[in-house]
Amino acid sequence: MKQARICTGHEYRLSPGEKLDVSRILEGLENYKPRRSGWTWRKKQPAQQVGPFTYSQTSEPLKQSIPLPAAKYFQNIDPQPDCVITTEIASGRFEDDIRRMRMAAWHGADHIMVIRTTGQSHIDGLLEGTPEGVGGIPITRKQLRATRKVLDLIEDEVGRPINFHSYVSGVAGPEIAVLFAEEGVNGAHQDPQYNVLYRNVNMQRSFVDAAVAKKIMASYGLLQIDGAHNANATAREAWKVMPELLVQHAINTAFSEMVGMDKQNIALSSVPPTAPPGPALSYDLPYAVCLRWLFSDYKVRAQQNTRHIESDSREATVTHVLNLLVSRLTSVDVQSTITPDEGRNVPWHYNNVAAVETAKQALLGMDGLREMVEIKKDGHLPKLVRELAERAVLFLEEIRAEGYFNAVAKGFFVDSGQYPARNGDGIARDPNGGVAAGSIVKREADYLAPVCDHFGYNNLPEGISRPCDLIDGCTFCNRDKIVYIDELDPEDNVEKRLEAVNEQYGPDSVRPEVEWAKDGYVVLTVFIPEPEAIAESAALEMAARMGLDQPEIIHKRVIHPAEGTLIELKGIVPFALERSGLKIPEQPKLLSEDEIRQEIAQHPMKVVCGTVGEDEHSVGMREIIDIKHGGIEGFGIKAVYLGTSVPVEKMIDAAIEEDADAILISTIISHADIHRKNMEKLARLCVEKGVRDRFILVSGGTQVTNELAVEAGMDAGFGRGTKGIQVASFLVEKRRALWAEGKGRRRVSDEN
Ligand code: Z98
Repeated sequence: MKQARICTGHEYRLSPGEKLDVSRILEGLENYKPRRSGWTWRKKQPAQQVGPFTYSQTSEPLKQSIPLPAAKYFQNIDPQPDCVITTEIASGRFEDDIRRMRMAAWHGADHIMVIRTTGQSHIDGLLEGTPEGVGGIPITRKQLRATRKVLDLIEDEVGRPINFHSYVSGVAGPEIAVLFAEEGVNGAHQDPQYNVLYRNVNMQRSFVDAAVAKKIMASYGLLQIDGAHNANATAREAWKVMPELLVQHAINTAFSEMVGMDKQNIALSSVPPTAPPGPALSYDLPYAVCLRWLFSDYKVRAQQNTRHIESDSREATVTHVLNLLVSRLTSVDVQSTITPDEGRNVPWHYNNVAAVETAKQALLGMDGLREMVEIKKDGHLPKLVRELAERAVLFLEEIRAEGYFNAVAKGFFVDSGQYPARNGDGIARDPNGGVAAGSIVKREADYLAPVCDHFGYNNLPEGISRPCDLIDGCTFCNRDKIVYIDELDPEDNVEKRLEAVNEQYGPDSVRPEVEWAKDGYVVLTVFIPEPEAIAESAALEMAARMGLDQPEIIHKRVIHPAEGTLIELKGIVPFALERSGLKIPEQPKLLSEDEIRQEIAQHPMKVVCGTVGEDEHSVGMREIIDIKHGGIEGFGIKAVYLGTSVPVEKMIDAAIEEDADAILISTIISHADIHRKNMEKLARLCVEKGVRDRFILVSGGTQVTNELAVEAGMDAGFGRGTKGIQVASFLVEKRRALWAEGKGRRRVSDEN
C-alpha cells in the first residue's frame, strides 16, 4: 500500500460545542490533500479494562463520543467493539451528509459509506460540483474532497481514523477508482457481477473495467467489498440464493486476486439471508459459518439484512440484533448498518445513529460470547454447512462448463430456486447487449498508457521504470496535475442551497430537521381506536389540523382489526423559532452519584419527612425517599418517615428529637394556597424555635416551584418529575454551605 500524502495542517478544527461550518470546509478546497490512502482497521485491545469491566473484544477507546444511555450506570464508559462499524449515508445533499457523518462518528461509526444518486452508474464519465441527488448524492471530486476533509477533522475530534467509502461500479468504474485513489477514499464496492446483473451493463465492458479499477484499488490499499448481498436483496425467495452468494464471492475474489489485490483488502459482503418469522438463525448461521470456512483468508463485511425490512423500526432492530449475533459468532471484520426505517425510504440522521448504536450495543453485550459458546463441530450444523458448500461447488462447476457469460445469459443468477433447483426467474442478460455494449476493443500492439497503476498490456519503451516519466508524472505521482473543477451548475450547488436556507429562515432560526437543513419535519405517533382505513384518514386530518404541512403516513400497524391502529406520520411544521428569543432555564448542577455516596458515608445524614397539613398524598414523597426508583435512601441518607397529614409543629419536634439535618415536607394540595401557607408556617416556626439555622428545609409537590418555596422561607422547592438524586445533591451541597458558615446540624470539625 502506498502511504501517499501528508496532512496539509488546516487550521479549522471542530469543537464539540460548535456546529460544523460548511463554508470553512469549502474554503481552500482546491488545495486540500487527503492525509492518507488505504483502509484502517480498529486497534484491537484484547483483555481491555474499561470502567468496572474487562472486555475481550474491544478496540482503542475514542477521545470524544456519546456512550449508550445505560452507560450512566457504569461510570459513563463507551467501549468500542473490535470490528469496524459502518453507516450508510444517503441524504442527497452533500452539506447534510457531512453533519450526519459527524453524528454517526460520535456514536461509534468508523466506516462512512456514501450512497450515490440514482442513475450515476450509467453515466460514462465523471460528474463535477455538488449537485443535489436522488436517493444519494452525485459522487464528484469536490464532494469527495470536501467530505474527506470533514472526515479528517472528525477523526481528530473523536480520535480514531474514519474510513470513507463509496461505489466503483457502473460504466465510469475505472475513472471513479482513479478519483477515489486521488482523493483519499479508503474503501469501495467493486464487483463486475453487480453491474451486469443489477445495472444491465455489458458483460465484457464490466469485467474489463473491473480489472482496471481493481488494479488501482489494489495499489492504494482500498478495502474492496463485493456485491453478492444484492442477490439476497433481489431474489423472490431470498434465503434460497445461499449457494449463489458463495459462488458470487468466489468469482469476485478469484478475479480480484488475479488482478493483484491483497487478500486482506478483499471483504465479502455477507448477508444473513432471512429474517423472523422465518427461523432465521437456522439459515443465517450455517450460511455465515460456511462463508468463513470457504473464505478463511479474506475479510467479512456483514451487511444487515435489507430484504425483509419494512417500515417497522422495532421489527428491523430485532432482525438486526439477530444478524449481530451471527456476526459475533463468526467474528466479522466490518459490521454494516442501514437505518432501521429503510422501508419508509426516509433515511433520517437519527435513524443512522440508531442503527450504529444497535450494532455497538449488541456487539458489546455479546463480548466474549465465543469464549463461552462454541459452534458445534458435529451434528446438524456442520451437515448444513457442508451441504451448502457442495451446492456452491457444483454451481461453480456448471458455470465453468457453460462459461460465465453463457451462464448469465441463461439466467443462472438470482434465481429463486436453491441450486441445483431453478425456478426460471433468474436475471438473464445478453452477453452482447446492455449499457455500453460494443465499447471494448483489443489493445493494439503499440498501445501505451503513460500512467501508473494501470492494468494489463502496456507497451512501455525500454528503460522507462515509471510509465508516467514519459509525461512528467501522472496525477498519482504529481498531484499538481489533478484538475479541480469547482462547480459546473451555477444554481444546483452547495453554496446556493446554503444561501437559500439562510435567506428563508435566517442564521438564528431553529427548526426541526431530519433529512435536510431546517426541513421542518417532525414525526407524530398516534394510536387511533379505529380500523385501519378510518385510522389512516383520521390521522392525516389530525396532522393537518395540528398545522403540519404535507402530512404523510410513514408507518402503520394494525393492533387489532376493530380496536385500533398505530400510525406514524411525518409532516412539516410551518414555523421557525429564533434561538435568541428562547427562554432557557438554568440547569441545576448535580453532584455525581458516587460523590454523594462518598460524602454520606463520611458524614452520615438524617432527614425527617412527611406530607404536611391535611394531605394524604404520599406517592411523590415515597418516590423521593425509597431506594426503588432512585430515592435518597439509595445514597445512604437515613430518612425518618412520619407519615401523611403530619402537623407542621410535629415535623420540627421530630427533627429536633432525631437530630436531623433536614426537614422534607411534601405538600400537594394547593387549594386556598395551603401549600404556600404550610411552607411559610414551617419556616416561621423554625425561626421561633431558634432552629432555622440548624435544619435544611425542603418542600416538594406538584404545584411547588423553587421560587415559590424560597419566597416562603424554605431552602429549596422541587416540583413534578423531581428525582431523588436532585434532592440528595441539593442536601449535600446545602449542608456543605451551612458547615462553611458554621451552621447546620453538626460542624465538620465535630465529625473529626
Ligand atoms: C450496500 N446496502 O452498500 P449504484 N456496487 C455494489 C453495490 O452493492 C451497490 C452499488 C455498486 C448496500 C447499498 N448497494 C446498495 C456491489 C449498492 C451502487 O449503481 O450507484 O446504485 O451502485 O451494501
